[in-house]
Amino acid sequence: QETSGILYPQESESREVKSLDGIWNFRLAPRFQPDLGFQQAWYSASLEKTGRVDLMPVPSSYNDVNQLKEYRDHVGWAWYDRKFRVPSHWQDRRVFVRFGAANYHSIVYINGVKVVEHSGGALPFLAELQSELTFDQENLITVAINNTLSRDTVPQGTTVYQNNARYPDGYFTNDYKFDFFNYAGIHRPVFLYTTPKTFIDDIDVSTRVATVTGYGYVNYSIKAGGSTSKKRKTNIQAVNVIVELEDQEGTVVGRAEGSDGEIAVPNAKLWWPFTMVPDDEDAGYLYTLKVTTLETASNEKDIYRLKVGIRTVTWTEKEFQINNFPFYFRGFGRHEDYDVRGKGVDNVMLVKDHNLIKWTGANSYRTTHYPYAEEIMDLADKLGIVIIDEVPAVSIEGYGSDLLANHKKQMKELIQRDKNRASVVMWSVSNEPWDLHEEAAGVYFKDVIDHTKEVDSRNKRPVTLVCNMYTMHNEDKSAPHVDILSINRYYSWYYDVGHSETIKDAIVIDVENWVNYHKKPLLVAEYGADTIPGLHQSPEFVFTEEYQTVMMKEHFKAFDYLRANSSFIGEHIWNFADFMTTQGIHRVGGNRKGIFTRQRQPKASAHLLRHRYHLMAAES
Ligand code: GCB
Repeated sequence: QETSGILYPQESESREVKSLDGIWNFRLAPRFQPDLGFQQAWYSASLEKTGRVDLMPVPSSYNDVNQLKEYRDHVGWAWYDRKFRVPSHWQDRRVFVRFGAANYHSIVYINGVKVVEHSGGALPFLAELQSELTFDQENLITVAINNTLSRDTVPQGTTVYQNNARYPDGYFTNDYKFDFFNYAGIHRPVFLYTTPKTFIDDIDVSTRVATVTGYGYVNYSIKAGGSTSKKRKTNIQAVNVIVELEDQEGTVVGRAEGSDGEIAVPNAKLWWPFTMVPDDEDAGYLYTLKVTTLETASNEKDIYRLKVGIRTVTWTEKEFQINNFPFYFRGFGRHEDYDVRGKGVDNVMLVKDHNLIKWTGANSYRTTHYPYAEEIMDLADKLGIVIIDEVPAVSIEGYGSDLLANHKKQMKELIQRDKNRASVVMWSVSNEPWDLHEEAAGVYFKDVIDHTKEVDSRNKRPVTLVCNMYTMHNEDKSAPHVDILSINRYYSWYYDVGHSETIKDAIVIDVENWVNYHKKPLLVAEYGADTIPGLHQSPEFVFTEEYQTVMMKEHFKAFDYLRANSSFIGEHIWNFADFMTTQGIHRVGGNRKGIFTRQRQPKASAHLLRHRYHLMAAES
């Protein structure tokens, strides 16, 4: 399905929203009869009629909520269903069902009829419901989700079959190289929502700032009418569009008419990262763009309110700038990863994490290694936290044409979703892809980056790609195509393990090689060391709290030198918190490079990082 608008469901004078979150029925397809659910048409009636069902919270990953190993390790189809009713007055409306994300491949049925199919585990999808929906009886929604990864999925995985007497018949595993657990299920909220027949399908916004006059400009484009369904193409009559910009007090500060235009705001309050303003109140200032469409023939109105931050993002050979001031990234790589819930959205964890981010004095993070929930992105917009927005192209290789098509599709869906967000200042098209010295990788990434720029042509955000140690600065075929360089470095961990004394020179030489060769600003997007909280040894030894802090202090020496002498624009430590990985002999209870534990308690490193970031805040 071609993405049309994917605006977040919202109540307004013309729209209603109903959550389908809660506890659903759940059943796994048997591992060696993967298609049983389709053969027996499990979608045609309640799953309860097909056999034993379990309770499954939505949103959540299904892997860790019960005591069965086969749930945690499942590969293949998993089935969900629940019932719901809709009010009869919805008959005169358009009704949509929308999933925030489900990993990886999903098929959705309403009353046994397939309404949408979607690939990609971290981006939203929707369907307009038509005659499948009933208004006088209960409705059944069924979702089949398959977490199998292949050479062509983003991210990639491989199914390995074992033809050996020591394995059961047909034994297989689905293996992957990326370093986080491939949690699966309905990870984000599910909504039903209504719109009028003629409706606001999409809103595009870009902003600019005139520093001398103090004016801010909100440029907009409204797509009305459009339909996500081929069955009911809207016959768009004349539609009038009115756009009003309200400040946080609700005062209208600008107004325009027509589907495309610009609103000029005198004395605009800019969107600032929270570390660039003295008072938290001034951070992340968001106006509300109230869009009203009126179909003249029917007199039918639709109203949608979009949060808009007025800010600019620019960069030079040496600097990254927000609102024309230099911006130095200090923050983290993160994960959506929580005890029991896996990757399920949970408001408690969302708020806790953002409180911790502010507590450390970090100003930014990268959505490693996939797009995060919209509920998380809303917090970043509101709190003034700067985001590098990444697609799930982590550790990819091979560079085939189907992979490319899926990669570009996810890039497009990500931009479609996040294009209007003030917090998003950069797109990351990949993390540590392999073989960047090969021509094929250069051709591949040029294509992905050109596509990214074309889709984001209104906002023109810079593009980065995060590379690993394996390709030298003068051999990397992707670097000529990016705007900002990002490198992950694990000196004294994966290289020269234990030798923290080598860090400073190694980082300085490495960064200077890259920036001098490519004449572009550079961010160290990862550095770190696994650390078991409570493990101590002096002098420091790998895995102890002492080792993590010494490793950090040596990096800080290099970073401070580079900040003063080079086009060095930031440091993101790996990782914000410990997180789950697949089982392996190098991971004890997952990846332990967090400065917080998985339960969000600080290690010694969190206090050290906080000290540094707060000193930086005091300097600026
Ligand atoms: C990396 C990856 C990240 C891993 C990390 C590690 O370079 O980008 O996903 O978790 O190293 O700890 O190995």
